[in-house]
Amino acid sequence: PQAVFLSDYTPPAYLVDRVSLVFRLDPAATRVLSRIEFRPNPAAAPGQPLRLDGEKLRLIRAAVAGTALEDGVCAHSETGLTIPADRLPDGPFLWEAEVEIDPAGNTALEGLYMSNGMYCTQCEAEGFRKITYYPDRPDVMAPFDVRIESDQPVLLSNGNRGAAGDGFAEWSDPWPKPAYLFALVAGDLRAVKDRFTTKSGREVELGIYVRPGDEGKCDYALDALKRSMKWDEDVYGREYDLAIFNIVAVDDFNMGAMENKGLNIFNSKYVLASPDTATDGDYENVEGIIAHEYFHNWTGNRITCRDWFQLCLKEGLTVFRDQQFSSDMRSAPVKRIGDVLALRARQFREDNGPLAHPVRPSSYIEINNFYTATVYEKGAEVIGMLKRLVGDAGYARALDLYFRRHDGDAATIEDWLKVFEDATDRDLTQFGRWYTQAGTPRLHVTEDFKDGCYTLHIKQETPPTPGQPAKAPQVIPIAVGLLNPNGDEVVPTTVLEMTEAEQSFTFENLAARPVPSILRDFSAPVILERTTSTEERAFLLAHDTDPFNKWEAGRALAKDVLARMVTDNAAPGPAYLDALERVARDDGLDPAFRALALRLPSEDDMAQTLFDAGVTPDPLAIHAAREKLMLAMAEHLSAILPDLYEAMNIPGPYAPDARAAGCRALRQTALGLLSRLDHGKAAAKQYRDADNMTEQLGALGALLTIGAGQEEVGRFYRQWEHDRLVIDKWFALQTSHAAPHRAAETAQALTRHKDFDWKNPNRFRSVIGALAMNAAGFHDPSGASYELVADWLIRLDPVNPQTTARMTTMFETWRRYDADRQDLMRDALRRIARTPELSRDTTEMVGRILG
Ligand code: BAL
Ligand code: ZN
Repeated sequence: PQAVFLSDYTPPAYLVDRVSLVFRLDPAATRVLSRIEFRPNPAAAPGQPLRLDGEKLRLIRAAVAGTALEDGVCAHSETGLTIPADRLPDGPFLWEAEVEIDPAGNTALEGLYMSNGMYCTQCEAEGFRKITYYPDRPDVMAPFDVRIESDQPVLLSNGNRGAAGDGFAEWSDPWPKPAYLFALVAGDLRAVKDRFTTKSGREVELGIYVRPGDEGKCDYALDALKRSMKWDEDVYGREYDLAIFNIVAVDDFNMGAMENKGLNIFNSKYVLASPDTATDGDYENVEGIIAHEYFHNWTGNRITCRDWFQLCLKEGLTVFRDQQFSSDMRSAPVKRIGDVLALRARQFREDNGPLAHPVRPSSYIEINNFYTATVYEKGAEVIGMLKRLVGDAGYARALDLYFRRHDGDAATIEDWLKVFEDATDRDLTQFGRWYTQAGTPRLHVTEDFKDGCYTLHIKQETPPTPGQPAKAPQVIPIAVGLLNPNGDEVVPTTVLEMTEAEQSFTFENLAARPVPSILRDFSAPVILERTTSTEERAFLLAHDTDPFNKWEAGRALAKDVLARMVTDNAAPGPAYLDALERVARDDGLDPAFRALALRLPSEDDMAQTLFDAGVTPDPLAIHAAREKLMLAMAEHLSAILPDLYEAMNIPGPYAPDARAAGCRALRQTALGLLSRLDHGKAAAKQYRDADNMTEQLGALGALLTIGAGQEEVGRFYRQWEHDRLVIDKWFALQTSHAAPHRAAETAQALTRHKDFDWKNPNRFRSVIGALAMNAAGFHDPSGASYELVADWLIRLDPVNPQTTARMTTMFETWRRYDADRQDLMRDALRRIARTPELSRDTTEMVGRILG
């Protein structure tokens, strides 16, 4: 397959003034009639042919300026057609075409496809070309008129409603948009409606469309939508711009959700929520993703990307905005810790391995492979650093200028940085390296103290990544505070701006050698390397005023303890257990924070930590050490666990707010530990009494962890057999909680279950993907899990290349492990690579992972 390069960008030869589409829907033979008004692009070289993307289309007829194109005029290929310049008028012209497509046969879930008898679309990044011939690139923007002809009861598209009648509906979207934001939905759906009045007094009709029976699970999503609309007005001054905003829940969906203009389409797991079927985590995801897709209306839709290399322009910014929103709706420190945990688990892992790439990549083979943690989450961190460097007021000025200057544009990262330069008078040339250099910078910190002066010596180093052997220094904002030995803060948070490879920063007039709290609030996506004693970590856990670093100190202690348990078979010492007890007993701390502080690092996190320290990680040894430490924690805290468990039981009906969810999280932590002492008695009781999914699933997880719960597994299935999202949890829990030596066998047995509908991405991930959550099981020395995953990826690839390619990342850390495991993983990857007619998506990913 051919790579596409950022450096090859050229402007489109033709622009589009208007698009009219007619859809005559039929499961296997949908007709799409298009009328597209083209005009030559004054910014492009004149006299060029017209290049139209198109894949898997049956062309019925086409005409230019009213003249039919007879066979042989266009150059056809599998990816589109080209109309020679001599067949095009000099000025504007009309393109007309009729094509036939097969939504029912479209299992890749890209373009127009069917899910449970309903028609729906997914066009980002390059799905529109599977609907009709079009210049399918984000820098071609146009208003769309759409007519849908079908006997389905609900017919939806982007924009505002037009005429509608028996068997048809028309929609018109006045805002010029790229084709990737096109959407169409048709089906037997039920709507839950509401209204929102914008700050300038315009009325917006809100609708969430779901399958019959799901109407009762939309309240939270609707509420989150209204809060998002208000928040974007209050915080960014952004108002909604159409008379309607619709959301549709779809069961078969590759991504989480999609921000199509005025018609967001969601994976149903991120819309539907009720106390008995959704966990606190689900509620939080619904809130965050509803906000994310809504915020795209300005950051992505009104201002879009010039080309797909600029994906982080809309995704990094929109993730940053949804993180801000969730911080405002919930607890900011808890949100920050959660975001950093996710960043380290996904993005640091990516940045450390063969798939490392810059936030703005410079080439790709399949763009779908670049919807990554680096583009999204590191992209958001880069914006967070920019905000920290220019300050809140500078950030607000820059964003106002961005919206003013680029509304209606397809913009670039250069445009984005320029508004910050213009609004804040800063030179951001060096800062721009965050977009072009891959890899996680490491900060080596040493210090000295003399005559009241405390100096931090910091060296930055970014390891080589594929295609980038050497790195230049980056601008790193390092938030630092200093504490007195008695625990008082003597220097409040100060942002050090590091620009050199090595730099020193001095604090003067200190009475005693301070204890530093470095990288507060995780002010940059870097790895901090500094030799720190157990006492100092315990001190920061007790006294740091920065909640992130307070948590980080406990985290570092846990990692030290676990690492010594793995490498030296050491017993967990009292320093860590006593520090944990103080946190567990501290009623002044937010329960959600306490739950996070009592949570041990994941097995995958420990594997990377050991690898970084020069130790080849043994997943089974890590698992065993983690289990042993949990037991030691349970025994150490045994006197307080029953009370803590009871104290966190909030009376009254379930409410999904952050405070209540935090109490449940701490209660769950206590239950997990208690179960190791009472053989699951409390968990079995909680399972019986639970009136919400958080507690029911939590109890089942606690039972499975200690090797019990088989009866509950059966009961759970019988209770929830009818609910596909809950049954996804049932599949995932069994795979992720299986004993390591039984993980592959458990997953394999589940793939034979009558409800294992492997063509549904959620269900596939709930069994095959969940093996990744069971690190010791995935890396069982027999290689059985590697084999199973490879078998299933080979089977899924011809059906759904996008989901297959995404899931190859389960193997991205293969070089961390011992020679035997490396051989087994390499064999599995090579077997996938050798599969005849492997998709371009999976070919690219496996090739990069093998290196
Ligand atoms: N644009 C793809 C889905 C999302 O990031 O919102
Ligand atoms: Zn997004």
